Amino acid sequence: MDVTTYYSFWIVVFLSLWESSLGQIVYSVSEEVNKGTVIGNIAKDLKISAQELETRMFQIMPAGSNAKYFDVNVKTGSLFVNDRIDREELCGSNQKCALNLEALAQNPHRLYRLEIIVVDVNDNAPFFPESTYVVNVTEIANEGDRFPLPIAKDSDVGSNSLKDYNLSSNEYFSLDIHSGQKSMLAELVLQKALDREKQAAIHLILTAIDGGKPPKSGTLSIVVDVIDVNDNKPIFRKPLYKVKVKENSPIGTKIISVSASDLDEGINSEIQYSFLGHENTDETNRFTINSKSGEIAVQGQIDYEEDSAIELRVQARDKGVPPKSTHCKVLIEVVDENDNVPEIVTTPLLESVKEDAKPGTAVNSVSFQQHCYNSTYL
Ligand SMILES: [Ca+2]
Ligand SMILES: [Ca+2]
Ligand SMILES: [Ca+2]
Ligand SMILES: [Ca+2]
Repeated sequence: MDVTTYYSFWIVVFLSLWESSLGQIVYSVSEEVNKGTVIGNIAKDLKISAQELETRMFQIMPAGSNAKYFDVNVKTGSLFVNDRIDREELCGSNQKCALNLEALAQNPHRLYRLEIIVVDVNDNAPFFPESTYVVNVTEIANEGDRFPLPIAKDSDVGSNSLKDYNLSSNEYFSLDIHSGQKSMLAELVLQKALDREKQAAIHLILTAIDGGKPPKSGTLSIVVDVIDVNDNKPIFRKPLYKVKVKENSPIGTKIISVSASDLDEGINSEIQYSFLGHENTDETNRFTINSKSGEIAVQGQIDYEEDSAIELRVQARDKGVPPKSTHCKVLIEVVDENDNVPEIVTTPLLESVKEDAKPGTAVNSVSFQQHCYNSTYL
């Protein structure tokens, strides 16, 4: 490159930059417009005739990465859209989306700079990272307790981005919204005491809404799983059980089953049965209870003559931490069996019996040590 060429080159560059700094033309176009949409008339804005555009082989510099989106009709001077323009793809979350172009005219050689502002359109709805979100809340959570929710996103910018959240109406939770610089956080706030035994799961819908006109929205299904606490004690089907058992029933004879239920779940509702308050007493030693089934069976001698009625107290206790328990009574009536040889006691009524005594004259009274009494008659 000789000195003249060198200086000529730099003069062109200087003039181009000077022209650019003074005369950069700014256009704006909405994203997603149809191909062929006219943005402006470049001949008019550059103050050259359309005919001159053609003769000077005016063109968008094809080397630029944004060149494919635009073209110029050199017969009319129209600058038009030549490809799909997606603001979200080109500029992401940047508030301003400007595409720079260079255009060249020959004879004389002139470089023009164009800036095209891509205007956001509300073509994206807010969305959540998942479609369903599970929140675990213990049933003894306090009113005012807070549970943060996933953050919604909206690929648009400015007023077309996320603007508000909305919670489906329900009696347990309200919504509290915190607005940050780049995102909005929503929290569930407990408004009313939970009770797993009444409602084990609460289904809510969180809606995220953008500020577009018209607005777009996205939803999140929220499942509040109410976690059990051992707040119920077992309850026996009956407070009092009555049963008859024959004395001398063999060991292992099943006499009755007691049963209790517990409204909680898991170990908080698993019940163990036991005799209450009289370990190693006569009652306990004569009976046994299955800790799982509540079945009571004979395990010792049942003797009517010793006890005609036996009272047992049975406890049902859950396995919660701490456990809860309750108790019931079992009244056992022992049924007499004829197991004693009668002891005969005779009492003479007459010292001697006359030979002419009439038939039917009582001579002796005989009593049995069992429950029967009798007399002997002639
Ligand atoms: Ca958009
Ligand atoms: Ca949007
Ligand atoms: Ca329980
Ligand atoms: Ca419970």
